[in-house]
Amino acid sequence: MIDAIKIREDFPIFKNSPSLIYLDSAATSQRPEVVIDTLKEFYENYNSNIHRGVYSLSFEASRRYEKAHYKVAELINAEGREIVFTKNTTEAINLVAYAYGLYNIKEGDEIVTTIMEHHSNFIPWQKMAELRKANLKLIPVNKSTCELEFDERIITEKTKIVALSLASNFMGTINPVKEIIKVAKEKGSITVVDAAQAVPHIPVDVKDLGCDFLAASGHKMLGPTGTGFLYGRKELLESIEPFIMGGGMIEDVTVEDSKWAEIPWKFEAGTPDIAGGIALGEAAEYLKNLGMEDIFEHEKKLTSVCLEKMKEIEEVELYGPAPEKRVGVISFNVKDADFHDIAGMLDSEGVCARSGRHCVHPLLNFLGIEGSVRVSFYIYNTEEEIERFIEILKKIISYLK
Ligand code: C6P
Repeated sequence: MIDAIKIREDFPIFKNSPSLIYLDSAATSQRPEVVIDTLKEFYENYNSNIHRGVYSLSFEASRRYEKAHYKVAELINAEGREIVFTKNTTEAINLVAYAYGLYNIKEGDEIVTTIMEHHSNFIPWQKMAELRKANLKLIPVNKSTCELEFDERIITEKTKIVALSLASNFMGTINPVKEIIKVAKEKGSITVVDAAQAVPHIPVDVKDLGCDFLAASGHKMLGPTGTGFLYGRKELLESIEPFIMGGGMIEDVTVEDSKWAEIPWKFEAGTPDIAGGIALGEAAEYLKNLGMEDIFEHEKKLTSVCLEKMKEIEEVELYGPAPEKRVGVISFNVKDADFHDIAGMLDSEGVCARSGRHCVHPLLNFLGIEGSVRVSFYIYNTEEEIERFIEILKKIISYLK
């Protein structure tokens, strides 16, 4: 069981701002002390570049940076070598688009994605379809349940890529990714899972999912900003070309040719965010120790309490499926009110909520709405905070009247 009150003690921001109600973890999470300390410890005690020195300080930095890949791998049941550290989910998906898609998608091929994708898992595929003269096909969403309407006939022998999110950042919907991957595999397509809103919140097992690639952001899972990762099945990572080229990713270079380093280093060109990567490993370990099943249960509870209370407010318009079918994300609007105004008023009462278009323009166009206010929950949120949020929201609505 998650004890949010106890967990909050691990997060300096809540000690420094005890009245803060942070309901925007889907944008970026807060970080526990162990992650912040790890960054400080690196710079104070063994700051040096990795894989570039034969002195002990550099060995220590390299050892810890490599180990962090294994810690992230453990969280999602992968091998350490299958984890490529990136800046964020966006970079991880672009890596697949350019290192795999550009070489393997041909004219007339198909890329299948969904209309609920975050732009990070939409634009790279839209661009790749344009560059390679391929067809972009979209799995539709049911307007009332906000769930995917998957018909397996959308994936054909021409499909080269199936790219979809495990959880939506707008509605929280958890998609039937395993089922879709099974169909994609039967048709010989590669699968790319955007797990930015899943890895921090629900148990994710890449072997069980059967995906080829999976991307997530370190900064949404208690790690530092500027960190993220790509999981890639090792045979695939070994066989594809690198995305970014330069120092640190080669075995040998001659005037005529270059040979790539072994995975994952072949995909980590240039000096990476060493401190950030090591701290991301600590974040993954922290989550693993808490237990992803328990984290999911905690968020489901908060989401269902919050949704129930929001449903009772006549002026509130809600989007998304039932609480058991989503991660802790609730998008809503208040009738006849601007979403930024509502978020601004929430802020003046100490509640951090995101408002706007949430990088899902195709989905919003489909739903026929301009944007929303969004609240999202994590391990450190409590039921008391939800109650306080509801009270404040009601106060704002009565004031608007
Ligand atoms: N969503 C939000 O919803 P980056 O910015 O690269 O770390 O993550 C991109 C991304 C990709 N996929 C999904 C499902 C996401 O939710 C996000 C990031 C944030 O508030 C920022 S737009």
